[in-house]
Parts: sequence; C-alpha cells; structure tokens
Amino acid sequence: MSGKLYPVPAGEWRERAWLDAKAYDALYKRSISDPQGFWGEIGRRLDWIKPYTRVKNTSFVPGDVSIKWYEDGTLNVAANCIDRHLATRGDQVAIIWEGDDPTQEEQITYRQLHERVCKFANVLKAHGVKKGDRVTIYLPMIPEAAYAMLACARIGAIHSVVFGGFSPEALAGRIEDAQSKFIITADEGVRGGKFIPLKKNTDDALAKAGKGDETVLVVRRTGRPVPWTAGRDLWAHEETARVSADCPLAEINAEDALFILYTSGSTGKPKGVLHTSGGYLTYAALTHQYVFDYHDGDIYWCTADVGWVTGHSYIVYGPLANGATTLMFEGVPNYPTMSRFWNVVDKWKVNIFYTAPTAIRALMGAGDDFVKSSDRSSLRLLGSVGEPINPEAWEWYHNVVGEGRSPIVDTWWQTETGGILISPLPGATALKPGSATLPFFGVQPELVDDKGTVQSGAATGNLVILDSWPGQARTIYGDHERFVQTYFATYPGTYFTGDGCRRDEDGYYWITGRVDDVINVSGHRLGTAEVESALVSHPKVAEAAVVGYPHNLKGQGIYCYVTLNAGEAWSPEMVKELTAHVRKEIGPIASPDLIQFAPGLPKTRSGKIMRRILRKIAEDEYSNLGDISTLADPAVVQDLIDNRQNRR
Ligand code: 6R9
Repeated sequence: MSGKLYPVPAGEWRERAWLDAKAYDALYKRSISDPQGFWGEIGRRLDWIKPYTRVKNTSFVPGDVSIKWYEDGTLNVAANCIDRHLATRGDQVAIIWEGDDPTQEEQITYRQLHERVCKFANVLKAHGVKKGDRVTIYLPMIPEAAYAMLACARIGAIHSVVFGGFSPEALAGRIEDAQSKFIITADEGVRGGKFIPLKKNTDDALAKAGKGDETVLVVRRTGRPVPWTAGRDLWAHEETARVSADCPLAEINAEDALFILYTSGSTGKPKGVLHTSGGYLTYAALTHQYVFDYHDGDIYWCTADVGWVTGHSYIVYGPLANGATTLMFEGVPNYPTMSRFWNVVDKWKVNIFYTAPTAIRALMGAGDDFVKSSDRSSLRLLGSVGEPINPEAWEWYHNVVGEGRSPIVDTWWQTETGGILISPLPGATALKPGSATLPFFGVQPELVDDKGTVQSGAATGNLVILDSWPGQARTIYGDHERFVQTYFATYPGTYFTGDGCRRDEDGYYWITGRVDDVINVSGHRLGTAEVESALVSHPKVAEAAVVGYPHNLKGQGIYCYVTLNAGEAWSPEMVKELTAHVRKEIGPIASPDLIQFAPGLPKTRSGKIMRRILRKIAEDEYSNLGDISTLADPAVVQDLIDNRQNRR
C-alpha cells in the first residue's frame, strides 16, 4: 500500500470548495450526535408538498428491522429534479447527450426535460400505469432512459432499470420478480459501433416470462427493422405525439418506493433492492454536492450506465436534484479510439469526471499518448467507484489524466446504500492513493471480526455500519425476510456490507474487497452462485464451482471449475460452448475468464464445497492450502492443482 499523502490543493481550489477539514469535522460530529437535527435541516433542501415533522425512525434490531426517514412528509421526486428549477434555470442544459458516434449529440434544457418527462408520464398513464406499478426499463444510454425514470417518479410508478448488457434470460427473471406489466425498451442499442438487439431481447424475455398482458413501449434509436407484436408493442415517438405535455404531479409519501434495482448477492437469484423517495433523494443530492464539490455552472460527467446504481444516483437523481448539467454518454472508452473519454472532456469542457478503476486500468495500459493528445484543462475533480483502485492506477489517474491538479474522490458505496458512504471531501480530506478515506455525514463505519467483536483503532475486519442514513435501501422487493437475513443477521444490530476493510492509524478506511461469495468483475457485482447455476443449466454439466481471482484489468476474473456428466468428454470446444452458454444465461459481463475441467470438487464429508481451496488454486497460491484433512476425497485437490489454469 502506498503511504503517500496528498494534501488538499491550496489557493483558489481550496477557497472555492464547499467544506474544509474543520467544517467537515464539525458537521460530521453533529450528524452523529444529533441525527434528527442534522437531517431535519438537510431534508429541507428538497421541496416538500407536505413538510415532514418526523425525521429518523430506524431500527437495526433483529426482529424489528425497519428504516423510515421523513415518514410523514410528501413530495414528488421528479418535481424536485425538474419543475422547481424551471423558474431559475429553465434554459440551462440539464442533460448533455454524447452519442456512441462522436458526431451525434443533443443538449436538453430543463424546460425541454420537463416537457418530455411529462409526455412520457402521460403515455404511461394512458396505458394504465398507476402509482405503485412496476415499470421495467431496458434501454441504452439515451436521454429517454432518464425521461422514463423521471416519468415513473412523476406518477409514483416504481421503475426497475435493467442494464442493456443483460441477456433475455436475465431480463425475464427481473420482469417476473417485479411482476411488471409495462416494459420500456429501444429497437436497438449502439455501443462501440455495434448494435445490441434490445427489442428482440425483450421479445425473447417476454416469451419466457410474460403472461401475455404486457405493454412494450419502444424508443426508436437506430431505426432498423425489428420484430413487432401488434396490440402489445407501441412506438414511443407515436405515443408521445398523441399526449399532452401537461402532467400533474402525484403526491408521494417520502417512504413510497421510487425504484427497484436488481443486484447480485452471495446466494440465490439477484435481489430487487428497493429504494424509497424522500430520504434517497436527500442523500443523493447532498452527496453529489459535497463529494464532487459541485457548484452551479459545473459540467459534470459520470461514465456509469443508468443500469447500475451509480447511474441512478449520480447521473440522474443527485445531479438533477441539484440543478446540474449532467453528461450522459452512450459509448465506450475505446471507441473510436482510446482517447474518447478525453475528447469528450475537451468537447464539453467537463469539470468533474467520475469513472471506474477498470476503465482507468484499461486506458493506462493503452499508454499516455492517448491522454496527452487532449487538453483536459477544464478538469477540476476526478472520481472513482465500483471496486478498490490500486495505488498504481490512482497515481496514473492523478498525474497523467489530472496532471496533478485535481483531487481524486475514491467513493465507496453499494446498490444498497443508495449513495456514497465513505469518500474524501475534496476541500477537506488529504488523500491516500487506494483509500476511500473517511465516512460521509451520518455514516458510522465499524470493523468486526468473524465473531462480531468490534476492532478498535488501526485494525482489519468486516465492514459494518452502526446506524441508518437516509439513502439506505428499505427492503428487498417482495422478500423483507431476505433483506433482514442478508444484511442484519450476520452481526446483529448492524448493517453488514459484505466488504472487508482495514482502518489505518489516521482512521482512514481501505476497502479490501468482498468477504462473501460475490465477485467484482470490472466493477460489476456477480454472485458466484449465479454463474454456477448458469453453468449447471447446461445439459452436459453435472456440477460447477465458481470463484474470483485477481485479474490485471478487471480487478477480479471469473474462474470456473466444471464437472461434466458421466460419459461426456472434455475438449477445448467445451470451454467455448460453456462460455457462450453463460453469456446467454446472464450476459457478456458474466463471461468466464478461465474454465477448468474438474473430475471432482473438494468437498467436506457433509458435501459442502470447500471454496477456500478453490480460491487458492485459482490464485495460483496452492502451496499453503491449510487443513484439507476434512475433505471427503483429498486426492481431487492434486488433480486440480496439476491442471490449474492461472499459472504465473
Ligand atoms: C456503487 C457500486 C458494491 C460493491 C461494494 C464493494 C465494491 C464499490 C468501491 C468498492 C472499493 C470503492 N466497491 N466502490 N470497493 N472501493 N470505492 O459499485 O455499487 O454495484 O452494488 O457494488 O462494490 O465491494 O460492496 P454495487
């Protein structure tokens, strides 16, 4: 770990920042000692229809897990993101859209956003969507994705955005679980010059999951021909032309659901993490302002996809609640060239740039020339999210991309946390490459050992959070018991993050990665169980075990051990076949990196797969496997070692 310390930049930079170290300390202390008072004041940054009188009503106590913020207040999230800005910034650009093709772009003002969202909302209403109904959004990175989300918010429908890279099977599971009858998609998506058949995928998903009473609203993106089911499918441009641009706001309780977002856990199917309205928006807006030191007039760009929580909180809700100009990028970092990010920064004079370590590492590997050919003088702040950033990539981001001028905010958070929990505040926090540094307001991190004993001072352990913050997920859609079991049962009385962590002598937090059976591939969460169940759904596979291993670009790679059915022979073609199968079942992000044929898996006598051993072999660290005497058949281990795929 790098021991380097980067102080807050001096001069103009520091003067402009919202908060310095003293202000952070004072506000942090107050947020912990008086959460009711602190969040009571912060919540007023939103426009409420009926102001709240109650602020925090939360319990992590086993048997009584309940999280409510601003529970007697009512508001409308879309009005907070759009309508209330119209008087002062109606003609300001709300969304800059940069197409995959560098010649395609669009700028949407707050006034235009208002009109388009209202029309979208009226289309939903015209087709029977009501408050509380679930709407599945399966769109590429086009402005309609934001219109669709905000249209749901305007009428109180609950959106479930599914990343456009997910397969029809994965989409079907999410439509089914959310019981959603209204799906918004596009004819096709475009990424890196390639077309993605979103409409066809939707048809395939509905053939699997549909009950026949769904409506599919289709945005025309490429205009190329797509399959069409009359009576079910509607063109968005035809529907929006038919409706009025006047759509009254629905009055929504602070604790009514805003969205569901599916994410992988250590067991079972992806879970529908549910976020509500008042607390979520308060937290997304506050963190967006302070963590990114956002000021009026800044051009802000988060490169995430709206299919992930980062896109929800930091492309759409946080920035728009703050009246920001948010850039939405349809493409990929390496198209048409490895300079694309920096060309976009120069074209739009981006001030704040937020991306993921996997992208930084890939661009670093391509060489400095792709960066240095651009100007980047508009950049003032850089951000990182999704996985731990290795100090080498951090230094490159800081020195080459940022030319040493721009602080880096390494923001640790999760789908379940709704917003950033641990991060530097750029005017307040000295930086250490690789550390997410210090907790945001209201966040009380703690480290516990496997027995739950609190580790004080400099220590390592499992990261838990002691008390609630307004952006926290409220439940898992349709399965509150699973919510309680997953997050509040391991270390009772606390929220368990699933991450391991180290705290140094300065109280800085260093996230070390997942301690459960979740792997983080290029910043995308995948449950090993999900990949295993995709593998065993192949007719020739008897059994499979999947673990993560260190990967230079992706952070973690997917390593699969596969046992075939009796009579099936292993061949190089099998590897291709199984790879294609997993891509079809889940999507390209779940493509196995390495697949090893396993005549048997190491199991205890009670039949439990010993993943610890499989992880070690996958890491090529098999010399110290620990105690294997409890294995039913220790001989299988030697075969796995002999045929390991990740030799150094
Ligand atoms: C926002 C997001 C959450 C998991 C999380 C952790 C990892 C995210 C990180 C980080 C180290 C950071 N993670 N940010 N690890 N440093 N700055 O990524 O949400 O997709 O739910 O993933 O990602 O392991 O538990 P999500």
